[in-house]
Amino acid sequence: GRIIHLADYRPTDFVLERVDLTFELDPTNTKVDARLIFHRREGADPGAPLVLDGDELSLSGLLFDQGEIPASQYDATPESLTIRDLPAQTPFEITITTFINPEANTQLMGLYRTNGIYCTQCEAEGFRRITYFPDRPDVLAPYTITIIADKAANPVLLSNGNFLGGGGYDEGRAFAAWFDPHPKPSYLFALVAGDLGVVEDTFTTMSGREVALKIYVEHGKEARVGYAMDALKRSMKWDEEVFGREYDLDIFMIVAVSDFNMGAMENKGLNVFNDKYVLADPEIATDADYANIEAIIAHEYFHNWTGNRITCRDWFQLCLKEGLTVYRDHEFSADQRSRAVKRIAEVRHLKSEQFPEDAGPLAHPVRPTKYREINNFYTTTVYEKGSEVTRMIATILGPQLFKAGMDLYFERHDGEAATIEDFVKCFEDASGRDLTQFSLWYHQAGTPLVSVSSAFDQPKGVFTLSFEQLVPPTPGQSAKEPMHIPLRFGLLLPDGTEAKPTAIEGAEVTGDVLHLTRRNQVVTFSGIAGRPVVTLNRGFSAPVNVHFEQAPADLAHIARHDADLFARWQAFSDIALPNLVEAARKARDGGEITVDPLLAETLIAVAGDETLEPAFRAQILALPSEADVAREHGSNNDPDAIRAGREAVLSVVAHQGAALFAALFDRNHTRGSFTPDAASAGKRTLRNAALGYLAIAEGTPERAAKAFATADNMTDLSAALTVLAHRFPEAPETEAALESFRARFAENPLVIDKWFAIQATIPGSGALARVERLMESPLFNGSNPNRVRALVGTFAFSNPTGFNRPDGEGYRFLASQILEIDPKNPQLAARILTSMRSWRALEEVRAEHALNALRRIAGAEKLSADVSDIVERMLN
Ligand code: HT7
Ligand code: ZN
Repeated sequence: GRIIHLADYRPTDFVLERVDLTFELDPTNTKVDARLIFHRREGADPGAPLVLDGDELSLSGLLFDQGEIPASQYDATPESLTIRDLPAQTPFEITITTFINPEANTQLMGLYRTNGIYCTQCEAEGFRRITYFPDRPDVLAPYTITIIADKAANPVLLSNGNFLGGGGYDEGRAFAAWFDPHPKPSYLFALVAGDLGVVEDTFTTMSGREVALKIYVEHGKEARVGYAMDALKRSMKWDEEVFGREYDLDIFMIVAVSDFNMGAMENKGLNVFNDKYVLADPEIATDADYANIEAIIAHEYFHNWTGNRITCRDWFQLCLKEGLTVYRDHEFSADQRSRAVKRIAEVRHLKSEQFPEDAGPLAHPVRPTKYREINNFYTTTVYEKGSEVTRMIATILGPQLFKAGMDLYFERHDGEAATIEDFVKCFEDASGRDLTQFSLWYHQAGTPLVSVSSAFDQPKGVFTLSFEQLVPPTPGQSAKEPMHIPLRFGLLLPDGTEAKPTAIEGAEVTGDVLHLTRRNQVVTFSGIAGRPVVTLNRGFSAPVNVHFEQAPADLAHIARHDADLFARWQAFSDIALPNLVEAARKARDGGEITVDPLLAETLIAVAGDETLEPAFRAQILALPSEADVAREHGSNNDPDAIRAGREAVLSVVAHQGAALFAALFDRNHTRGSFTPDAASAGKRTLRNAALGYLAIAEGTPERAAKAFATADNMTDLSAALTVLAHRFPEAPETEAALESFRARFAENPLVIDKWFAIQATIPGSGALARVERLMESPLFNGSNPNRVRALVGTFAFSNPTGFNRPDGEGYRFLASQILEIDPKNPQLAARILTSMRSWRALEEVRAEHALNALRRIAGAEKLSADVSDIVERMLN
C-alpha cells in the first residue's frame, strides 16, 4: 500500500448533505442502496470529479437525480467510484446500489455475520466495504437508515439515532427505520440485526430528559448484563457531573457480539461490544473483568462527546478522540475506585506496553505524520501515551483552567472534525499559557530520559537538583528538541514532614509541579533545614524514565512514608528492579544471587500495614514482572536468566514473609459475601498474591488445590488454577483442576479463554507443545478473535520463557500462525505479530531466530497491507 502523509490533507471537493441507506439483508447477498446528496464546496474546482472510496465492491446500479447516467460519465473499480461532469453549484443526488456478502466477511470490517447476527464495524475504513462513499472522518452528515430483513430470523433491527418506525414489509419480511440527526462521519455508522435478547433500563439526564437504555445479548445471557448496565448509568451521571456533558438522543444501545477485532466501538447511539466486555457474573467474571467492563463501557459512552460530537479531521488526529477518551475513562475509574491503585495499574500498563513500543522499531509520535495502514495505528502510544499527554495538560494548567479549556473545546468545536492544534489552542486560550513547547509531546516519539543528581549544602541550607533530559532517537526522528516535562515532587525531611523552601531558582514551580523545559537545568531550593529525601514524578505526572541514584534507604523511606501512595509504590519498584536486574545477570553469568535485605523488609512492612488498603498492598506484593526486568535491563536480554533471577528473589521474599502471607491469606477471603466493588476485589487480590508466595515457600500444591476446591467466584478460582498450573504443572492436583475447570465451563467460550490463557503462560519450554495441543481441542476456534488472542496472543505476549525459547521454535510457531491468520483476518494477524516488537533487545542467539521468523513472514507470497506494514517496520 502507498504511504499517506498528514501534509497532503485537503478538504473534499464536495460537501455531503444527507445520507439515506436502505439495506435488504441477506446472509450472502445483501442489497445496499445509498442515496447521497452532495453539493460542490465553495471555491472547489468546478471541473473536479466526485471520487468515492470502495473496498472489494462491485457497482450494480448508479443513478443521478433518480435518472440514468451514461457509462462514459463514471468509472467503477473495487476500490473507487469516480463520477465526472457534475453540477458546479446546485445540489444533486447520487444513488448507488451494491451487493455484499456478510457471511464471507472474515475480516470483521464492514457488514459481517457473527453467530447468526448481522453486525457492522466501520472504523477506520470499513464503511467503504458496504457502499462507495467519501469514507473519511471529515465528511459529516445526518443519516436515515431503512433495514429490511427476514422477519423470523431478525426480530431486532437496529441502527444509529432515534427509532422512526417499523413493521411488516412484505410477506415474511419486516422493516425498521432510524434517523440520526447528529451529523456524523461514516466510521460511526452501525447496523445490527438478528434474534437477540434485551435488557432495558432508563436514565434521566441533567435536563430531565428520559433516555431508554438497551443492552442486547444472545438469548439466555440477559442475567449477565446487570453490571454493564450499572456501569453505563454511572458513566452517564459522571460525564454530566465532571465534564458537564449530557446525552443527546432518546435511546442508547449496546450490543454484545462474540466475533470482534477490538474491545468495543462507539457508533453513535449504538455501541457494539466484544461480549467479553459486557457479560459478567461472579461465577464467570474475575475482578479484572469487572474493572475492564466498567472502563470500556465508560470509554465508549464518553466517546459520544469526545469522538462523535467532536470528531477527527483525519486519522492522523486519532489521539484527539482516543487519548482524550482514555484520559476520561481513567479519571472515571479513579473516581469509582481507589485513585492510587488505579494510577499504579495504569502506570504498570503504560510501562509494560507503551514504553517498549516507544523504544522499538514500531515507535511513532502520539500524532503521527504518515501511515501505510491506519488499522496499525490503534496503538498504545496513541491511546495510553495520548491519555498521559492530556493528563499533563491538566497537571500544567491545574484543574480549573483545564476545565475551562475543555469547556471551550466543546463550545468551539461541537459538530466539527477537529485537529490536535484546535484542541491545544483551546487550553492556550483558556489559560493564557503558551503550549508550543509542550506540543512536542504530540510530535516527538520516544520516552524521554530524565537523569537527576542532587547535592545538599548543609551550612547554607541549599539543596540542588541537576537535571538532564534526553529524548532517544526513534524511526524517522534522529534529533529531538527538549520537552516541557511537568514533574510533581516533594522534599521529605527526616522527621516525616515536607520541606517548604523559602526560594526556588532555576525552574518554574507551580504548586508541587516543577517544570523542566531545558536540556540541562539546575534547580536550587533555599531554606532547607536538613538533608531531604526527594520524591520525584509523584503520581507519574510525566511519562518519562527517571534515572536518579537514590540510596535504597532513602527509597525505603519514601516507600514507607510518602504522602502519595503512588510514589510509595514507585519507590518500592525502584528498590526491587535493580535487585532483579542484578539477579538476572548473576543467573546468566554465574555467581551467587544476593538480595538487598531492605527489599524483603520493606515489602513485608508495607504489605503488613493494616492501615493501608488491601489493593495497594497487593500491588507491592506483585514485584516487577519479567517483562519489566527485561525493559530495565535494556539489551542482550535472556528471558530464561531473567526468570531464574526473579525466581530466586521471589523465593527469598516468600520464605522471609511466610508467616505474614499465611495471615493475609487467611484473613482476606470473601467467601460467601462476594461483591464486585473495588474494596472487596482488593482483598481477593491481596489474598491471591499471598497464595502465590505461599506456594513457593511451601513447595507443595496442597494449599492452592484447596483454594481451588473452595473458591466461590471466578477471581479466586482462576487465581488458584494459575498457581497450580504455573508452579506445579506436573502435579496430579493440577491435572485434576484443569480438567474440572474445562468440564465445568466447556459451554462458555469466554471462560474457556481463561483456561487457554492460564496454560499458554505456563513458564518454560513445554508451553509451546501444550499450546499446539490446545489448538487441536474442539474448544478452540481459529476464526474467533477472542480464542486466537487467548491462546496464541497470550503465549506470544505474556510467556517470556515459553515464547522466547532459545531454539527459536516459539518464533517459528508464531510465523506460521501469522501466515495462517492473515488471509482471514489481517487486523488480528498484524496485532499479534507486534508481540515481537522488542526482538532486537534479545541476546544474539534468540535475536537471530527471531530475525529469521520475521524474514519468513516478510517473504511470504501474499501478505495483507496490515502485516506487511508491521513486519517491514520491525525489520528496518
Ligand atoms: N474507536 C474504537 C476503535 C475500534 C477499531 C479500530 C479498528 C478496527 C476495529 C475497531 N474496533 C474498534 C474503539 C475505541 O477506541 O473506543
Ligand atoms: Zn476509544
